[in-house]
Amino acid sequence: MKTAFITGATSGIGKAAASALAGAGWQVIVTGRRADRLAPLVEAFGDRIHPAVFDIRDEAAMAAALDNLPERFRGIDLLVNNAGLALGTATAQRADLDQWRTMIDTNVTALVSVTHRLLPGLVERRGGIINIASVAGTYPYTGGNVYGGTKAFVQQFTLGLRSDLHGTGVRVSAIDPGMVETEFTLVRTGGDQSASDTLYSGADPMTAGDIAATILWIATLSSHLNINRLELMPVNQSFAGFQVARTPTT
Ligand code: NDP
Ligand code: 8X3
Repeated sequence: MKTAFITGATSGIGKAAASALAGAGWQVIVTGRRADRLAPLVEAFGDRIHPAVFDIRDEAAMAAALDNLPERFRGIDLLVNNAGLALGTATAQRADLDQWRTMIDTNVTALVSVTHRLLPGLVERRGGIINIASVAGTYPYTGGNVYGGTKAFVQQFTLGLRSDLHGTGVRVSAIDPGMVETEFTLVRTGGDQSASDTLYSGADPMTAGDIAATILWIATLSSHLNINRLELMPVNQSFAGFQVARTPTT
């Protein structure tokens, strides 16, 4: 039985990915800060799920969780680096520096730490890594500043890992989703449910299940095939143009 380690499985994409993988017969280590949110996965899939509750920015807590894995969960075949967040939509000149730091600590520093820690085992087992980046790492938008920067890091780190892992058999992929209806916007807006509802209303956004199905598909492709990077959007989302600020002529 294959084992996956999914960061940020208390909601959204990570939770759906845990269900998809466990439903396909995988054992899954599910992580996040909210223990109560991991319990339904244990109820649904029993001993195929191992919950590990920690703040991914706390390196000691992350290391302890890994050191204390039950024996049968120790051989990890797939790392899904999913935990992440955007905070705020303010322009850079108005943004909150603490929010910037939290995004960098979570989306970049913690992702790198988990990956570094699991890499030796993944190489030993010829496993795989799926990094959840974002279209925000490719296409800039106003207020996306540091969030977009963290996701550009994830995209490029993925490609760098591909190079470094050349010849090891380890597969590494980045998924770049556009708009997915999860708790993402609720978190970004500091809990503004109506802002979140308004954003998704009528847009027919992607679902966490759409991305989970993509994760499962990538994870179960023939072992000679690597998806380097995959960008997905809802049909109703596309690109906006450049903006031009004009100097008054009078
Ligand atoms: P959710 O807010 O629904 O889920 C985010 C997950 O990340 C939660 O399980 C949360 O767990 C976890 N997480 C956040 N901070 C920490 C932390 N410090 N320690 C541990 N876990 C943490 O959002 P999504 O499912 O949408 O987001 C998942 C990933 O997808 C993110 O990386 C996001 O950037 C990316 N993404 C999302 C898109 C979208 O439109 N929704 C589009 C493109 C990419 P908990 O709070 O319990 O700790
Ligand atoms: C989330 C997608 O477009 O809201 O990564 O930044 S977007």
